[in-house]
Parts: sequence; structure tokens; C-alpha cells
Amino acid sequence: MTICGRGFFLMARFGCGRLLKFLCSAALLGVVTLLLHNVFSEPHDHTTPKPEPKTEPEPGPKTEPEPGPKTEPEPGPSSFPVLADCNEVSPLLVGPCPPKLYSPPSLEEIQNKSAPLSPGGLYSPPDCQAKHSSAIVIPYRDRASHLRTFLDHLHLFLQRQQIQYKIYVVEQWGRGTFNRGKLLNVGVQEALRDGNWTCIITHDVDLLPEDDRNIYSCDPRNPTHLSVGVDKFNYMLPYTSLLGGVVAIAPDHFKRMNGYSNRFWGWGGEDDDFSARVSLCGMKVVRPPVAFARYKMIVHKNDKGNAPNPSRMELLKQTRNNWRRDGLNSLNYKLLSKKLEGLYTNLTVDIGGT
Ligand code: UDH
Ligand code: MN
Repeated sequence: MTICGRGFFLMARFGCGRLLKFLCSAALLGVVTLLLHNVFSEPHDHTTPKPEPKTEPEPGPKTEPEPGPKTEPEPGPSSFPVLADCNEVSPLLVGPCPPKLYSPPSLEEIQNKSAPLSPGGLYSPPDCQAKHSSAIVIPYRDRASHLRTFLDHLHLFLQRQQIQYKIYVVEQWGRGTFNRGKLLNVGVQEALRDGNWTCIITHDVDLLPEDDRNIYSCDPRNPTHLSVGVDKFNYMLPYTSLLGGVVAIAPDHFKRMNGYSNRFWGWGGEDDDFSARVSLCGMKVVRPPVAFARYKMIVHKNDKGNAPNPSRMELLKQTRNNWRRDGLNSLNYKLLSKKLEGLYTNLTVDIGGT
């Protein structure tokens, strides 16, 4: 029966006066019940209950979650604390940050200056969820003092960017001819086995960034050349296709390009071959403004075992025909050791050669 129908029914049954009395006492009873309910019941919220916060799977390395986040734990069935996302632009950036190039401190002193790192040189911002997780991969042999200068500068630089990162030093074992491209392939492959990195940064050990607005993260569509201006070249690109020094590249793009060529033994050519692969895969190199994509290079002499490769020009002519079968898919090496140092992970590898 509708309300209207019920009204007529009651008027007919009790008459108008009786009906009014009845309505008044019913209303009074309602008010009293409401008051009693409000006094004795638990306070409660009438808004729609909020859904529980979704805990996104952690990006980055497959290690135990870091203890001790600083934000309030969210209420809910799981009392596991959830960090708020880091800001789009880190509030810790300072802009220009001149590196100290020579007489680096000891590894222990560097570690004392750095925020706490997990073994192997892994860092995650303690009070927010990082937006980027980057593996820094360094081709390396016999540059101990350069490495200390690099670590002294890079850890604090990256920590100000509030990214999650880990530094991998890929050390060529033995006295054979150096092969930068092959070492980078090994480093990227091992880094991707170690963690779910969203970005790979291939990085010469002697290049030091001068401005922390040059963010060590990846462009979703194209590889990024980060070392646009280097003091040694008066902060100008010597030629437009240059892709040496420091490059940020998404793991999928690196795989699509089949990584670096393994065939460039000695100095030169592997970076130009890598640059050709970018266009062969339908991508282009992007560059941040040179105003902050600036680097200092530690002055050094030619290394033993890394003389300019006389066949590099010949090899470069073959890139177009060879890139599909020369690279990650033809990579062979022996991982002799993997050491989790306090400031970095050392991968010592036998990459063959002469
Ligand atoms: N590298 C080593 N050990 C070596 C050779 C190279 O660790 O024995 C690594 C290191 O990360 C270095 C990178 O490979 O930063 C590139 O090598 P490089 O620094 O020799 O390359 P660059 O483009 O070559 O700097 C300049 C040639 C040196 C000329 C010096 C004469 N003025
Ligand atoms: Mn150099």
C-alpha cells in the first residue's frame, strides 16, 4: 500500500482528531528512540567506506623490503606500511653540483657519507615510494681511483633524485683487449636477472654529472643520451649521432636493439654501432638540455689493453647486416664472481678475446 493510501485508510479508521493524536505520539516516540540511539551507540561515519589502499608490487630489485618507513601506517587488515609516492620533482635537488675530481676518499669514508645502502649498493628512498628504479652499469678495469671518485659523487647525486638504484661494476678479468660493448651486455643481462629495473643507465666510470636536474630515469619511447655536454669537448656534441658516455635506456629497448655488438675489441666504434641500432629499430636518440646535461671527465691517459681498434670503421659498415645476430643473443661469458660490496655490486667476468 502506498503512503497516500495508508493515510486515507487511517483517517477512515480513527477519524481526523484521533489520527492527529496518534501521529503526535508516534513522532514523540521516534525522537526519543533517535536520542537514545545517539547517546548509547558507537560513533560512526555515514560516508561510503573507502576502499583499502592497493599495495602495488615493489618495482626494482628482488630483495627484502626496506625496514623503517617514516609515514603513518594506513589502517586496514594488513598493517604493512605503505609509502606515499615520491614527488614528480624531488625537493632535494640542488641544481649545479660541481664534482670533486681528484684525491677521492676511501670507500669506507664514502659509505659513511652516504645514506644507508643495502649490500651491493642498492638504495631506495626511505620516506617515499620511488617513481624510477635504475640499474647503473659501468664497464670497468684498473680504474680504482676513478671508481672511488665516481662513487663519492654518484651516490649522493642519485639519492637527491629520490630514485631507487643499484650500481653494477662489470670488471673485465685478465689482460686481454678491453671490450666495452660486451661488458655492458653482460652487465645489463646480469642486472636484469637481479632486479625488475625500469631503466638501465650505461655509464663510463670517468664521467661525473655536474647538475642533479639531469635525472637518471628512462624515456618511455626512446633511448636518452645523458652526457650531452662534456668539458673535454667544451660542452658541445662533437657529432650529432654520438651516443657514448652515459645513456639511459629502457630494458625493452635495449633488448629490441639486441644490446651492443660484442665484436668491438679495443677503443672506439661500439658506441657508434649502438647509435646505428637505435635508428635501425625505428627509434631516435633524445637528449636533455645541455644546460644541465653536463659532465666533467677525469683526465686520463690511454689505458693498456684498450688501444684504438684499427678495424672499427670496417666493423661499422656491417652493423646493418649484423645487428640481429651480434649482441645479447650471441653473448657468451663466464661470470667468475659476483661480490656484494658496500657501495656497488662487482661482477668479474671472463669475456674471452685475446
Ligand atoms: N674503461 C676501463 N678500463 C680501461 C678502459 C676503459 O674501466 O682500461 C672503461 C671506463 O669506464 C671508461 C670507459 O671504459 O670510462 C671508456 O673508456 P675511455 O675512458 O678510454 O674512453 P674515452 O672516450 O677515450 O674517454 C678517450 C681516449 C683516451 C685519450 C687520452 C689522451 N688524451
Ligand atoms: Mn674517458
